[in-house]
Amino acid sequence: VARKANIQGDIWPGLPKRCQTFLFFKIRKGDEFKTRLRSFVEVGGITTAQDALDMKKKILEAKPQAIQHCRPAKIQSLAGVNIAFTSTGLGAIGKFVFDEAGVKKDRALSKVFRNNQLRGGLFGKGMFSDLVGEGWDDPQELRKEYHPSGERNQRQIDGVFLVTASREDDLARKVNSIKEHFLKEPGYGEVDTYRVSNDPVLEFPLIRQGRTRPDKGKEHFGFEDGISQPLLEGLDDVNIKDKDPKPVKSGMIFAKHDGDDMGQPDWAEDGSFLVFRDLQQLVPEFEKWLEDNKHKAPFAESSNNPKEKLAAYLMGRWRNGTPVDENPHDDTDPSLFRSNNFDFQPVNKHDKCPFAAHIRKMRPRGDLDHDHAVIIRRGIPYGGEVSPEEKAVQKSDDENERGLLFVCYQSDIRNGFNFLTTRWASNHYFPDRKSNFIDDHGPGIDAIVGQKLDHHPPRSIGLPDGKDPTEARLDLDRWVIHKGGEYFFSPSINALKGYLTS
Ligand code: N7H
Repeated sequence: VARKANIQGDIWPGLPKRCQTFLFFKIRKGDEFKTRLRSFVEVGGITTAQDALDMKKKILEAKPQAIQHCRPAKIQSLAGVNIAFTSTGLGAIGKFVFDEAGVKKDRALSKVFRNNQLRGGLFGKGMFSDLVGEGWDDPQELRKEYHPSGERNQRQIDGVFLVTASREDDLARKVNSIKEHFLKEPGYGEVDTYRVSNDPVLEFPLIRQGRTRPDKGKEHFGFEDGISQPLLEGLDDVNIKDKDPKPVKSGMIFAKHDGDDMGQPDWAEDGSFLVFRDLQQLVPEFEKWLEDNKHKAPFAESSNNPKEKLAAYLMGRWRNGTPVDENPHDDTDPSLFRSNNFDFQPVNKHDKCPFAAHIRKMRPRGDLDHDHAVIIRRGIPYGGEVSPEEKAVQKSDDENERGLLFVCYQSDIRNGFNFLTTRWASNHYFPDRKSNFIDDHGPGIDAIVGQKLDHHPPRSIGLPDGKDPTEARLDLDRWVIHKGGEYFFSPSINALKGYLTS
């Protein structure tokens, strides 16, 4: 229980959300910000894991009643708030230094920082310097707020409030209450009559708005999402009947838990690194490509819906969630819709799920003898539905942009998000040692999130063509535009009340 009251709820078990606002902030006055943050946390402003468990229980209890009375709008709506900091944000409150050499000159400071500095080079650098610097992200494609700017070329985002709710009006109320608490002029404390300070402790350089689609549970490409998450030893009920995937040590997600060997300072315990990624999805283009290439779907001639089959082979699940590994031919068995009970056996073949399918790249299960890159995903779609005009011209309208506000948590960004995208998704040759079945370009790139460097082979995927051990190689387009993001740390409640605000 102590742990559940100390962990922020979005990390685990996840905040219930149909809509979400990401309030990205820049700290202007570190000391006053700390005072306001401490009072915010002390009155229970941050939603803990225990709060989130209670909220989920209430929603479940309220649902049958609401449905019985045909009042879905009355379904219990509970808003949640979490907070996370970038390394510049920790710097602004005096808890992170960038220039180690500079610090070493001051012996007292050096000792404090050596003990208390958060480890993790990528966190220190931030996403822009990491992913643009390494050539993965194209700076032309990023939203301007993720670029460093100003005279000193500084990163613009110091932290983020993640605000969630199941109803828009509750969300708006919660967002306003945060703005009020942090922006108000001292002395004007009344609800709704507060005056915004001319010289506020923080600013919001970017606000992003997410909401689940009308086709609830499905992301914009139409796939059921949020099915597979790692089960965490010590937190989740691991006595499940499904055989896969095996539970993992909670140290893969949480700092200083069993399985985390980053050597973080004591204050970081129960915290987790949050990666935020702003991903635009080109939905009409994806649909057009599937239509144009459906005859290349594996065993297309015997399929009554080759377009859907092709989509399923790229993802590793049919759009209704049915794992291709459990049914490579159709998606009609309701007992398989959200199944997670598969491990890609036999792992030297891919005549069911392609080696390079998104879910096989991102969680290789039986392909590896142990899990070493595991994340918990907490993203939400953004943007509207495809319009009739976009459907007609089969092209996305940038005025009506849509995509995924991707969030994931891990205890080490290099071994988590960064490893998954750069070493696995974007690497044509992963999973390796599958050479009997592949040509020179390996299993292929992840069709959904794989990124290509200049010297990489053209985007393609190997698919089984039914004539074992040969396969068909299929050229791919790109339907996800990487618009940037940031690296954060989501601290525990104790850290927020103590070390970080002292
Ligand atoms: Fe992916 N999608 O909605 O189409 N993802 N993902 N993802 N993803 C998964 O199993 C999607 C992205 C993972 O345990 C499903 O819950 C889209 C990034 C992991 O079997 C679907 C985008 C990263 C898994 C999608 C996107 C990951 C996973 C199947 C971008 C990591 C679990 C539903 C626009 C860096 C694998 C499910 C497992 C599953 C979609 C991005 C990782 C449908 C559209 C950037 C670990």
